[in-house]
Amino acid sequence: MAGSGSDLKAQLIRDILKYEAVKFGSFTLKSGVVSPIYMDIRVCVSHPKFLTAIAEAVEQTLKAANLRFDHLCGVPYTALPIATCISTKTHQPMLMRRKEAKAYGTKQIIEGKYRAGDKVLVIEDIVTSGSSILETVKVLENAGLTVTDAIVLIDREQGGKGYLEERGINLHPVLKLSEIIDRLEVENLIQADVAQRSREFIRTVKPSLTPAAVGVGERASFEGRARSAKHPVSAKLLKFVNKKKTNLCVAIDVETTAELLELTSKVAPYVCAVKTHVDQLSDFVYEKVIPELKRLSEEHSFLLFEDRKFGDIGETVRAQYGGGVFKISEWADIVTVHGVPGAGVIQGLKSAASEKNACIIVAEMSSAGALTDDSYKKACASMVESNADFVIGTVSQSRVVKSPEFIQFTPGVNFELSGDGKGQQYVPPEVAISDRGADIVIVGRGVTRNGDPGDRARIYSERAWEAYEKATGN
Ligand code: S5P
Repeated sequence: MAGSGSDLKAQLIRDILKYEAVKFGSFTLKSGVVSPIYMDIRVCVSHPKFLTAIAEAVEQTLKAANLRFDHLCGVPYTALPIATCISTKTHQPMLMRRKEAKAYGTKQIIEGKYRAGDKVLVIEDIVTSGSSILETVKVLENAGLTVTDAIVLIDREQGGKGYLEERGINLHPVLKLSEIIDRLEVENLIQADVAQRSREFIRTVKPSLTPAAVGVGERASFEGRARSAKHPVSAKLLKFVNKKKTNLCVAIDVETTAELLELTSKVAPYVCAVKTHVDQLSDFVYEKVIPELKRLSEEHSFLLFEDRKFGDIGETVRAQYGGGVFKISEWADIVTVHGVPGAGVIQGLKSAASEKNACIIVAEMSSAGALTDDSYKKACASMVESNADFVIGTVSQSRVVKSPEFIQFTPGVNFELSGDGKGQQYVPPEVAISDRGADIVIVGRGVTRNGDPGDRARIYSERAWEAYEKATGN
């Protein structure tokens, strides 16, 4: 397209006014709020030149952001023609989300060809709270697709960008509403007082997310996440989670092999993983512990999670992981590692691992006075993201890594106690899941030292499952 980026923007802003995609006055919105500004991009379908200009501006923003994706998807309905124009021009394939799949019975909720794990770039006309984008993201993620970026023609700057970012979606606006107002005022196309009232409105009115959009992105369904899982160990874990409808991992912290195996067989039907500290066993003999643990895990579909919390230089952890009496990499699907030593610890573990092994970074601890502050968590998050071929998530008390590709395990869960007198701090499973972003809750003594462990595991798994379902909006 001819003209510089800023000329193009200036012309687009004039067109927006000319075609009445923005109007100034006094408008009562659906919510009852009276707004000095009203926007409606749908008018573009009656003005092909205007639609073309919009599509070109969106395409330019897309190119400038250097985004990589497999499909474009316009949020229905206004962004559909915009996405279509870009798709036909750039030959990038499109997906279409239906809003009314149920009424059509057998029809797909997403039209178009795709594979689980494909990356989708969402296109939207206007963002206020970001709810419409999030509702579309939810449908896409439930189908196993991944969304990390969205392009919007106009960001109304009323909080949507922040809501989207909190949920792992980067928003790229072509225009900000304040830019439109400023430009129209400079060009004397609107009066100063109109501009001022509009600015004041944007600044003070911040709509919240719709109920359908709350929790989206933070919490895609386990089915969708299983379909898009990239690492074989997360795929296996999420398969078990869905099959058994449990997001409970029981920590069996005991000192004898007999207790470990007995408790494991009791909780087995209710867990997606059993977490061990095999170095606590006073009578550990590999042949007496590991084959039986493996047999139980295969029979009852759960992962073996050795909570070794490696924390040394790469070469040392390599030897600790693959060797010694425990030979952890031979049998543990998952191990924990501290981020303290830096990236080398991951490299060391990787060198003793196969594709059947994965690790989880302990990014934040449940214990009182833990030194895992924000900058530490951030550093751990980037270690997770840059080692996705081996690291499948975090042990943490908050959503340290936003992308639903990574799994958050949260210990310090107990619905009867608030602590153990030795620094451990507890919250009930509902709080771990809804407030702290847990995917899988880790419960130790709440299950193993309290009445019938099998029944306790059932109760914890039901409560954790229900809380997760609620968080996804199901
Ligand atoms: O921050 C943490 C990290 C872990 S892995 N806090 C924890 O408590 N854990 C582990 O979770 C801990 O090692 C123990 O095995 C389990 C919690 O056990 P509980 O009996 O306090 O529920």
